[in-house]
Amino acid sequence: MDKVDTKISKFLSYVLRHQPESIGLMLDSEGWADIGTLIKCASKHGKRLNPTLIENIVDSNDKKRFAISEDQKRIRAVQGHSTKLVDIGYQEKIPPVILYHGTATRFLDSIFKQGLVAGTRHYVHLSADQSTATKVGQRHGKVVILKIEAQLMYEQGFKFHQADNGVWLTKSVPVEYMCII
Ligand code: HQG
Repeated sequence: MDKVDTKISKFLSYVLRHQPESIGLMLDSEGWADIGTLIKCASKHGKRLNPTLIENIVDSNDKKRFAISEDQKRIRAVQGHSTKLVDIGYQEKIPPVILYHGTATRFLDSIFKQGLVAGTRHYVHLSADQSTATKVGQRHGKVVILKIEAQLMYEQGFKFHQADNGVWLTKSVPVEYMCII
């Protein structure tokens, strides 16, 4: 993605995951926004979008953050939401034996007291591989990778989901299921 696309991708993440009301946009409970309405709302707030530009961003997005509906009329973020308007009905899925969570060393004291919590987002985000977890953690500072006993959690009743872009989601991870790599 070039710089302009990254800027638009960040704008779309913001309105489709966190603050649709900031541009007067409505999302349904599955997170979908009408693309025509999104373009109108964005333009009132100084952002020029058009259907082709949006399609290109969705296709070229490095993390496949967005999806367009089959009828091509709607767009949504596939994960990462904090807005209370949205409650995506993710299917349950059996996780791999181990998942990873990349975070920053400064959060460790709190994480080992409380476990991993979703915070403002709807879910704790977990990665299938260490290199993805490293990238996620680096966003926050000096990275540290936690190994999560996902299968054990699943066997003990925790629910897991996988977003369309491969990110694993669960509501929380208690301390006993994690260790530092
Ligand atoms: C930490 C990006 C203190 C947690 C990524 C993380 C991901 C705690 C931070 C997606 C804690 C939350 C999500 C506790 C968790 N005490 N800190 N008890 N429990 N934390 O950004 O997982 O580029 O909300 O470790 O690729 O970093 O936006 O979550 O460091 O998929 O598409 O609190 O966002 O995707 O930070 O990232 P975030 P995340 P996008």
